[in-house]
Amino acid sequence: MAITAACEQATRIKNGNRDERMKNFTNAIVRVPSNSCGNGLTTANLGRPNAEQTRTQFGHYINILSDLELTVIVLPANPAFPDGHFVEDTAVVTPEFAIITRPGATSREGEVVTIEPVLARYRRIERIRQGHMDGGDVLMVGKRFFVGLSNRTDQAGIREFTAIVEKYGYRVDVIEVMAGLHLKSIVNFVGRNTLLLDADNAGHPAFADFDHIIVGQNEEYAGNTLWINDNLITPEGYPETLAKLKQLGLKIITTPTSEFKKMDGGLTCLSLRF
Ligand code: CIR
Repeated sequence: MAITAACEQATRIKNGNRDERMKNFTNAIVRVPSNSCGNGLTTANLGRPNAEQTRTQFGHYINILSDLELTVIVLPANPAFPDGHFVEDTAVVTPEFAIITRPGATSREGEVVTIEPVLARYRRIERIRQGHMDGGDVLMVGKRFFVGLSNRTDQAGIREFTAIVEKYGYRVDVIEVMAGLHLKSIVNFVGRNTLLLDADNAGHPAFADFDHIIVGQNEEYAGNTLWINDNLITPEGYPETLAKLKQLGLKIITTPTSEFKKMDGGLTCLSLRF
């Protein structure tokens, strides 16, 4: 799908070819990258992203989500928030409720304002009010949450989060993020009771109930692979990780991510899935 001016209005894309296969998600919220996207936060040292190319890669991404039978809700670009297309950090969405986060970077705090009314159409809303939390630090697997204690997500945010989700019968394990921006920068669920993660995290007792696929040191960015309706979306250009993922027997889609990587972003960051 071309990213045109039409995307400056909230747009829904419906895939007409639905079937009855297992689905963990039916919807995704995304936001069109703004021309200001190069002014966002980054530690990557890979140069400034090109806004047009960022939108081209974003276009591939939403086409993939649509092909995977998600209804994609496309929010308009907002130049006031250069990181605003990394919508994952603004909320945590479960089958029963959505938690509006309080992002740990000051420049991103206001991003939640326009996300909440969209999610409120689908889920009961809860909020992080005191501490800080980025959705990129929250990995949900069934009724379990793994939450990264990171530069963006603090103890106070995790305490509030835990109090909310325990009401709904969820369990929380806290994982200290030693490298990278967020927990999901390097630890992700990829179906078949399997986590894709780096060797350091693989030894964490909280992950002992899962099989592991280890991401090699030179391919850590590929740890940010997205599991949707029993398909995997993984960044192109990481052949070792791709070969390991193939052993799961799932359909795998690769897609270019160079412009997102320049801003410490990846595939999970670009959507809220529910
Ligand atoms: C930031 O530093 O906040 C953005 N440039 C990147 C956010 C990536 N989000 C994510 O991994 N969930």
